[in-house]
Amino acid sequence: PSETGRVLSIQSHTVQGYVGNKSAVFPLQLLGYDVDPINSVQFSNHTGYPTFKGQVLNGDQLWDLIEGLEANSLLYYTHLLTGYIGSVSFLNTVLKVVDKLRSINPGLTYVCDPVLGDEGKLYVPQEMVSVYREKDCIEQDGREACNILHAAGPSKVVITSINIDGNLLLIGSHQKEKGQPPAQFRISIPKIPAYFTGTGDLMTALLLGWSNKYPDNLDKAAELSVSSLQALLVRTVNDYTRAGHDCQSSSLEIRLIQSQDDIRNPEITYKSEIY
Ligand code: PLP
Ligand code: PXL
Repeated sequence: PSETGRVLSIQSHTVQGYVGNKSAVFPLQLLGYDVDPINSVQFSNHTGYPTFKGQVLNGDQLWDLIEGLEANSLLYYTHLLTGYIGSVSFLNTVLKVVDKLRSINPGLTYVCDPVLGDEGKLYVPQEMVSVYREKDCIEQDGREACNILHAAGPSKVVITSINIDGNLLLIGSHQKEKGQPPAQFRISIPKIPAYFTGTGDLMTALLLGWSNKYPDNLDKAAELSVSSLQALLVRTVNDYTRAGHDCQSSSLEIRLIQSQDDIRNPEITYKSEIY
């Protein structure tokens, strides 16, 4: 495995529970990364609860923080990680941040999780979808979507949670050279009959962590990430069940801290199949 890095993570903060930065920062730190979080919102809890309170950072406030870092020559990052973004203006500022960080480190890796919604519902305004589309981060159908995304820019694409007959399908695609066909693989995972929040944010953080350690083995990085995530989900369901909770009645908070050994040293339980 190669060196780790320094990650700027622009995501949600919730006081209670694990979504956004709360589910991404700790695992990346466990994997040896320096992580600098910018909280795009600070909410009491995630928006799946009956109510929430809190504040939203706007694009100008984000840019302020970037200027503060730049004034002290603190803008060198190896990775930028973004997740759920709530407005078009914030997204446009994020794109400005990408350009700025690239001007300082042309080798910057941008890990973009275009969180658009869950269970068929959009979290974000419809117009966000087209901004992402223009800026080349979308989801569509399987391997064809990966090819479209490669043509648009990123060399590595992972699509998670494609729901097929009670299984979740992950498709990974690594285009090692521009214009060449990508190496593609799949991992099939049985769907756990429960509903979680923050798992996508965690998965993206794990993929960043492992794909940087194994830059030429996206399949291995995905196996490690899926294996950590599944161990954590099983622990979460077991803990809630032991406490007498019905896991299908409401969304579960992931047992992130309790799963730290599974994050540091995952045992590979899910293997990828090459197409
Ligand atoms: N990836 C895998 C392998 C999963 O099992 C899950 C959820 O259980 C996720 C990702 C999270 O998916 P999403 O990105 O839809 O939140
Ligand atoms: O996991 C995505 C996410 C991010 N940020 C906030 C959320 C959620 C999901 O519920 O509520 C604030």
